[in-house]
Amino acid sequence: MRADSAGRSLKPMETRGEWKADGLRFGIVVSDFNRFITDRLLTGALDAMARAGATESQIEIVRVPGAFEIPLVAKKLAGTGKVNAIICIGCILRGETSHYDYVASETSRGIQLAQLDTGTPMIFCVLTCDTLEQATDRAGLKGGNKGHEAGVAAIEMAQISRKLAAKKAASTPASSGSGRARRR
Ligand code: INI
Repeated sequence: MRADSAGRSLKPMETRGEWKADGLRFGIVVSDFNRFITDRLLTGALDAMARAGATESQIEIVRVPGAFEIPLVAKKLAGTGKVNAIICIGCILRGETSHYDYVASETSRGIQLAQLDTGTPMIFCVLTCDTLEQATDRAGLKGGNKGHEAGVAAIEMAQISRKLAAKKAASTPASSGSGRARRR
C-alpha cells in the first residue's frame, strides 16, 4: 500500500494468479537429452500441478529429442489451442566445445519467441549447468526442484492469462465487427 502526496492510501487493482488448476489445461514439452535430470524436473512439475488440484486429463506431455527441439514443438502445441500454459523442460550441460552456447541461447530465445508469438505462457524450465552435479542439485526430488517451481509458475501464468482475456472480452463492445463498413 502506498500513500499519495496528500497522505491518502492508494489501493490499486491487482491481478494475480492463484495456485489452483481448476478448468485449466497444460502442456509439458520435455527433452529426452540428459533424461536422468529432465525426468526429475518433470516429476517436480507434476507434483506442483497435482497439489494445485490438476488431474491427468488436464495435462499433455510431449517428448522431444533435445532442448533445441523444444521451441518448435511448444509453438505447435500452443497452436492446437488446447492448453492454457506450457512448461518447457530441458537440461543443457556444458561440454568441451561451443555447442552448449548455441543450444542454450537458441533454446531460450526460441521459447521466448514462441510465447510472444502465440500468446500462450511458456515456462522456462531448461537448466543450463556447467556440471552434472549442479543440475542434480536443481532437480532434487524434495527440495530445490526447478520443475516444481515451473509447475507453480505455469498455474499462475495460466490464471493471469485467463483473467486478462476475460477483461479484454468484457471491454470489447458487443457490436464490434458487426457494424456498418467504415466510410472512406
Ligand atoms: N541437448 C540438450 O538438451 N542438452 C545438452 O546438453 C545437449 N548437448 O550438450 O549437446 C543437447 N544437444 C542436442 C540438441 O538439443 C539437439 O537435440 C540436437 O542438436 C539435434 O537438433
